[in-house]
Amino acid sequence: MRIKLINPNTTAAMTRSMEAAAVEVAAPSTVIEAVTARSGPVSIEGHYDEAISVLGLIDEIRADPDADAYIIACFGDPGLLAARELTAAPVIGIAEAAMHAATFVSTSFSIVTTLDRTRIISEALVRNYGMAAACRRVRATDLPVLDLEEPSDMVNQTVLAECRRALAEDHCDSIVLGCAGMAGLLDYLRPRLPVPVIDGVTVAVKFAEALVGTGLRTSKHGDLAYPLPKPYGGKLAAYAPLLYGGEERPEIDAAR
Ligand code: 5HY
Repeated sequence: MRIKLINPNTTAAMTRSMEAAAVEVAAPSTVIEAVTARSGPVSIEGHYDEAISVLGLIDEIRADPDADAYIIACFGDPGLLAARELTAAPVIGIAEAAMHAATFVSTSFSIVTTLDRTRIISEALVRNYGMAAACRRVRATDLPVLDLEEPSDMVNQTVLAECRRALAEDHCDSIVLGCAGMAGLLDYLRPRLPVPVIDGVTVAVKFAEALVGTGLRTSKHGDLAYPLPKPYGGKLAAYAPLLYGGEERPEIDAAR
């Protein structure tokens, strides 16, 4: 199977570290294609960044409509439902994947994320995904996302210290890493923490394999049906969903 891993920010170095972590856990028959959004913010650290990043994400799905599954490699899961409308292939958001994985291996978890202002976004996802009972707390390290671009002792030690504070203060039984850029910290953190440490990029790969492997695809019945064909105006006219051979396949038409 072919899994398209999409980094919705435009920082290629972060995509490479996610790709390395994803390839490490992928099954031998799985091909991981990691791409960096060609337009959008260098890092996603707020609502506005997220909103704009969704177009870059959609461009990547439209440019490659036939992948077996897609992974949105940003902890805000930006555009997750819009992406699921666009394709019948499974679309996995790393935040949703990480939270579910945490509840498979523990009854409570804390999330350790980047800037304090993105903590609000993660807290909303916790509620939206029905994880409020299991999530003890969302903690910010106040590390800008781009500090995760290159591995460093400062980053390792800052994230480790926050994970240890979570164990001491939140009484959680597992840790969820709240940024795709933290995928590369697993080898450093796991030997130093007495609880499961969950990274969304790697568990999303295994969930995608599980869904494709069991023949499950995104429902096209109800709110995740293909977008209704209609004209779009102005500079976004090219994003207009179109009818295709009796079946709405907007991502195919836009890519032509
Ligand atoms: C991420 N931002 O995973 C999120 C992390 C965050 O550019 N990649 C980003 O802070 O929300």
